[in-house]
Amino acid sequence: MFHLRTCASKLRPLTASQTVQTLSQNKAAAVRTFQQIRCVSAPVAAEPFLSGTSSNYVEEMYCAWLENPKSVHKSWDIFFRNTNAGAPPGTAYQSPLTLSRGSLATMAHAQSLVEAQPNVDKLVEDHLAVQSLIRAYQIRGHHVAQLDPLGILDADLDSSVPADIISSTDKLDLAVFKERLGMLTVGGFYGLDESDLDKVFHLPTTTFIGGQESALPLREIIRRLEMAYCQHIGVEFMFINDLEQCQWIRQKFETPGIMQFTNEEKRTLLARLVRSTRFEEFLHRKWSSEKRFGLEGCEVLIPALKTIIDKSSENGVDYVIMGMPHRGRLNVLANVIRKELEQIFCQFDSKLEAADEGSGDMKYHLGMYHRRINRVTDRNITLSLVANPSHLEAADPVVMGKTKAEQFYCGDTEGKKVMSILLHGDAAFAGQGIVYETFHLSDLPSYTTHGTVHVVVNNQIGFTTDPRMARSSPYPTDVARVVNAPIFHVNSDDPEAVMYVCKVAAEWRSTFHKDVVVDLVCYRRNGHNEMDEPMFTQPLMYKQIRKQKPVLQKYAELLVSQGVVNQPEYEEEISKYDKICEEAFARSKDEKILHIKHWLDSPWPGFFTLDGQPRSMTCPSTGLEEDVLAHIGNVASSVPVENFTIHGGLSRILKTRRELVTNRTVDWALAEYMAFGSLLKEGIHVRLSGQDVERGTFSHRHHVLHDQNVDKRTCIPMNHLWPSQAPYTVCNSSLSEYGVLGFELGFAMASPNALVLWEAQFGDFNNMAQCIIDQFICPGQAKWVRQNGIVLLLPHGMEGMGPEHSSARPERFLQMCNDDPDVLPDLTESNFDINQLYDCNWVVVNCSTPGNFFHVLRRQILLPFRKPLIVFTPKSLLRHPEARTNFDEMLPGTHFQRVIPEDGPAAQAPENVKRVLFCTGKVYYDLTRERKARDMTEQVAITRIEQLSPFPFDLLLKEAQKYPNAELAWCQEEHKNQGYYDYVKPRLRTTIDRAKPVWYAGRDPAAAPATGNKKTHLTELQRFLDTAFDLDAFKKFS
Ligand SMILES: Cc1ncc(C[n+]2csc(CCOP(=O)(O)OP(=O)(O)O)c2C)c(N)n1
Repeated sequence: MFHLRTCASKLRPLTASQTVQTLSQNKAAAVRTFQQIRCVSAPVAAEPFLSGTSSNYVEEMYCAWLENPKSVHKSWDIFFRNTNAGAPPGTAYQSPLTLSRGSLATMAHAQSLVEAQPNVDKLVEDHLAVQSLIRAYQIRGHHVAQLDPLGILDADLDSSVPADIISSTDKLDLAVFKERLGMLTVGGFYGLDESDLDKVFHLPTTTFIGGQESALPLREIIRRLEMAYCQHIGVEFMFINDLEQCQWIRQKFETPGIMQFTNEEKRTLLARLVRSTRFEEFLHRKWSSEKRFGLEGCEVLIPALKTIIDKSSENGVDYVIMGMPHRGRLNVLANVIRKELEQIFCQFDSKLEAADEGSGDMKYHLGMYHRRINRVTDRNITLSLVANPSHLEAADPVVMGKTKAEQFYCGDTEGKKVMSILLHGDAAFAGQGIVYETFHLSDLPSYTTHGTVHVVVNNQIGFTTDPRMARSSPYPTDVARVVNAPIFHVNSDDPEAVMYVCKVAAEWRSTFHKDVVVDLVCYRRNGHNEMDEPMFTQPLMYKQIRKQKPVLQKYAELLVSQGVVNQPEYEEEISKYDKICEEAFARSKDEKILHIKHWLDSPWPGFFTLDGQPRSMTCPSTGLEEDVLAHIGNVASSVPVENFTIHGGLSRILKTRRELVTNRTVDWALAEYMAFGSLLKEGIHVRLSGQDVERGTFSHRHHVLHDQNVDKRTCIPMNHLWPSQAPYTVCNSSLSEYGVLGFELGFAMASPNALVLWEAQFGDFNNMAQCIIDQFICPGQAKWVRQNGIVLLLPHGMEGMGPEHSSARPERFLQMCNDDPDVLPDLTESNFDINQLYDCNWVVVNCSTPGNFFHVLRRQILLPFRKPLIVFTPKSLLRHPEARTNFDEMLPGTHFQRVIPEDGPAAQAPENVKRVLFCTGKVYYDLTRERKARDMTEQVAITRIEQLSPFPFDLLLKEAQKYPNAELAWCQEEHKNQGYYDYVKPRLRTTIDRAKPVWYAGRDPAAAPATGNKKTHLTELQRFLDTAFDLDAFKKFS
């Protein structure tokens, strides 16, 4: 658009005596005078055919002619000369010269044709037709590209040829051309016909097919378009709404002869194909009946990835983080990341014992981290493959988050040093919603990794399912269009075409820092795994596959025929690699023990001792000096920048905060502030992410202040605490739980010295991210020996808000805790509490006081190891006048309280207590209110379990023993089949050696988490409070 406007602005009135020479010298004046002259006085503008699109086109032509008369077709040259020489409108045109096939030289004869003819409409129409044709190839050429190596399928699931592309794959076959012309009934093919094939047309600026030529005969234009868009590469990019990016891609694919490789490059490509192919063959020979999800049919993946890495390394990247599914994973580990082959081979030995804690994982799920020299660029490169579960695409956001964190910690604000590559299967890429959710993070300021290169192993089948049954979009990659990522489809049996698109993809990323997709259209030589029979379901496809020559063989034959290598050299390359495999195999027999730790994707150097143990098994006090508390409190209740107007309501909130600080107390929001701020002071990066977290769903947090007078001017007081503090990141996320939680989990993987928190809008939305919770957070350390300190803040509580927005589903988190309900641990062990934390898979807490919330957040970092922390956070308690903590409970020497025992009258005379109510979280306040109302403070003790898991057996035993004459009951506001009861009851019974029953006071079992009826809600509440304080309630059962 800009270009056209500039060109048009150069149109200016010419006098009959002016020469073309002087015209082009007067450009500056033209720019100034364009507004008046454009359609009024330029001689060209008087032509009768000028209207709408044609005038734009002629302007462009005219402009090009002004710059260089030779750059336009001769007939235009004559036309413009004639109009400027004063030819009356309609008489300046002379018909274009018809050229014999390919003979541009004869254009010179056009000079001799000076006779004016009135057929200018046809000239314009023909040129516009050619422009449209070029555009049609750019938009739809990929639909006729030959992408399927098997030659039997259509990568876009459509065998038809777009109606506005002239030739089919038969290229310029006259019969085909005629047939296609015939298909277009309205006005022929944009008005072009067979007789136009040898006419010469000026090329628009939106194409590079001309190379050095600015005009070409139609026949040649079509041939070049076919070469650029309809061979083994299908380029999908015209949906991108950025002219510069589109031009960049056109230049990369249209420029004649641009896809050139040196012999050296071809030999490297062959050698990489040898490794990829022979690796799978080796595994097949040694372990023919083992599942390995081999790469056969897409062996080109290995050179493809290496090309992306080489090119990125050349452009300055020194850390590549990768995520990938099962297919070809062992090959990638061996030949891209370069894991020692013997380490891979010994994974096949079923007799090896595991050396590490945890349950381990299948070999094709494990991760890897390796730093080495890139031989092509001679630069250091670190490669990491993130461990992943079977759940396809689930690792995508995790990889993104880890990449973002690595960029953040090395100050790589533009993604020039650290990048990610994500691999996908075609069925999974199209089918899994997380792909879309992850794409939507790709350009958000706090989540962008400045471009990911996506590589799809598109073997045109998903397990046994045909793509026609697996997706509704033409390509499996269409999801990438939402973020304007260019998509390069390529026939995987053409290794050079693959290398070329991979180079372009890497260049795209380093130029524009945006996502890009390489779609490797290939096939799967075997079944879904090596044991599967594909002929059951895809008989014809597999008949063809059986006949298909392996790509290595095809490419080797090509290079031998070209004289790039000879047969003995090729064979030598094969035997060299086979020998490497055999030697590694022999060495693998010496491995006695399986070390999962060797497969760690994110080592934390310096955090553990050399043998991977925590540096101590203690945790210091999580309290803070009074002046630190006061300072954070003061900043939290102020606006630390000048001339910044905040909302009046917020001023009141800050004033209340200030009063709290003056009174040496904190509410929930201040407690969180104190925890975050103090960690920042200690150099710990804090990152809080989730929907609307900046303000807080319940409007209690306000970590980002907004100037009421200046648009988008914000202030984050947390970043104004101390001059040399660590940075604080607080970011409202996209509306995705799966994607964002996965991202934050990945972020937390990168460093142990960061507090990374994800907050659900309401706790129940965590189930949208169930896969991240079930597959990564809960079992991550057991499967992959990888610790992670992510914190989940899950607002929870029965407050009459209906079935949704009430329960964060504590029962699910508790059900997945790995502590044994039936075995009392050794309570005499020193540092029992820390050991228990070390052994658990995650920590689950429900704090009843802001102070305890403060302590548990700080403990998360002060512990000598990392565990995921699940916090059920309050809603109404955020503003509850009793939910306050005095500074005294946050000073040095204070700790997180796993259990908060009764400390009222009941605790003074415990032998008189008739009932101990154990509870957790907000219900405590309902219970104390009710107890007070019933005047039962001496008869009923209320003990809060703040850390539900690992279960505080030691403290609860003391608590139970303290009240020898009391009944024990568990009280919760959740329904009986939900909440904590099923988790707590057997553990409490184990604690007291089953000496007494543990009674239940709470809501009845129910299908929904909460009622939608306010009255029912209150009735239920009163009913269970009645039970809790009716000292005869359980008599009938005992
Ligand atoms: C979320 C999820 N659903 C189902 C499966 C079971 N599964 C494993 S592989 C596979 C087919 C995947 O096809 P594709 O993505 O094309 O990869 P390919 O195996 O062909 O390389 C399926 C359905 C899974 N692993 N993950």
